[in-house]
Amino acid sequence: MTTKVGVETYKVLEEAKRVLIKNNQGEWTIPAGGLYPHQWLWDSCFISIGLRHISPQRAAAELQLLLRGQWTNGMMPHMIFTPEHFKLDDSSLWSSKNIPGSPIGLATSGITQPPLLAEATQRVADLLPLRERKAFLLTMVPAIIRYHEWLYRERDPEANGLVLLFHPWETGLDNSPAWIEELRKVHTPHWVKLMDLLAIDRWFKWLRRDTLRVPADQRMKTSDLLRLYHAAMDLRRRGFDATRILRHPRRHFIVESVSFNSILIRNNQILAELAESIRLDLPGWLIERFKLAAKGLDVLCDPKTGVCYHRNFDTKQIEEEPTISLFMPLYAGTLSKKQAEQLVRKLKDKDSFWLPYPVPSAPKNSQYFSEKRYWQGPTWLNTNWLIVDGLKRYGYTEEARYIAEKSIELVEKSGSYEYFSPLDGKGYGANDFSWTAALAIDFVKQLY
Ligand code: 9WN
Repeated sequence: MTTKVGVETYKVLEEAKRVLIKNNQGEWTIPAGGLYPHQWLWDSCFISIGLRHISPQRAAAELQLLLRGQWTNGMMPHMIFTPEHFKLDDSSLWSSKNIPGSPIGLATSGITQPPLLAEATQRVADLLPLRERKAFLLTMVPAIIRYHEWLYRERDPEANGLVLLFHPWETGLDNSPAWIEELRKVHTPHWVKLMDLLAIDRWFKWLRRDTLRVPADQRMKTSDLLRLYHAAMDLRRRGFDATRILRHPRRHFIVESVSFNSILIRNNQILAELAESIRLDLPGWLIERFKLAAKGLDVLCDPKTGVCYHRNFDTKQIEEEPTISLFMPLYAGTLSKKQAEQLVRKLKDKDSFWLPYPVPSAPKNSQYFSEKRYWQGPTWLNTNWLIVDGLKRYGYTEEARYIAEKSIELVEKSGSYEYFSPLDGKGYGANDFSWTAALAIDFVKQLY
């Protein structure tokens, strides 16, 4: 079968299955061999969304295994470490075993990632036979409720429905231009300043294991990576405890992110549906917070254009740095029809986002734009998936179909890379990347 853009979809399905089999660890999947040998939270959610078309049972296991990492306070960590792959930068950075409430006998990170568990759970449950579905939901839903409770209890200190993030890794969009700016403001210790001043960034290449596998121009600068470690160490020193971190907001990266909150809002809605389907009551205060969340997001948006930017928690300053996050409110479903229309117009602007292989993680006319550098320009299949889902729900079927077809074309043309040039579709980052493969399968299934 071929798509409108001429892609032979059966070849893509075969390629995607090969990648998922290669990265399979029994009941869960690594994002990619070598570079990413652990289990990541939102990766496993995206992976299960594609994997359910091959085996709904295996997709269910992928999500259930994430729950082994949940902390007693409800936090879902962004990484669960595989013991045999412990590296200096992984295990000692978090030292989770020293933090009360972390899971016993398992090392995890101390921060979270975009909350897509409800979405993934619903999609997988829909394909399970009735009896298995019920058992699956009975294990997943109470845990997801505890997770959303943690998000609103610990990360919404002003009780306005907007949750805070403490680290760029929590956004999933690590070096997105918006986060790099924020990070540089608060996490530039003297030694990093000196490194930048003397431009000796590349002398410290030995500190990195990513650039052993992927060329340096496809990853972030060493000084920015050191800032990420610096931020993580600061959080660890405060036991990842929100109360202690919020005591000195000026000293930390603390942002109200449009993309994370948009994902949370949509997942709140799905969680409420899931809970109802198994006759589980959500706590009243949580339902109230869900209602506030949509309004909370409005605070970050221009009511006329529907354009939303993140806010710095300390200064309360909205930072107008355009990135892929601009389109996440489409996924949240909080925009009016008029606002959505304006945003779709922005999406289709040929000088910024509507490039030959949309949608780039940063617009072409941004000073940060680089077609190869991680979240500063390349097109990623996971953000495309979220945008396609939002566009469909707003009735933009043609645009949604176009982005889905171009995403499938990327995999046919270049393979299952982590990210792709939005200009010529060349693949960059890790090869044989699991969520790219999984979401290519889901896009094919959505279209044919
Ligand atoms: C840090 C695993 C993860 C993704 C993130 C992506 C990248 C990690 C890294 O890889 O982040 O969490 O080592 O750079 O930015 O979205 O979940 O694929």
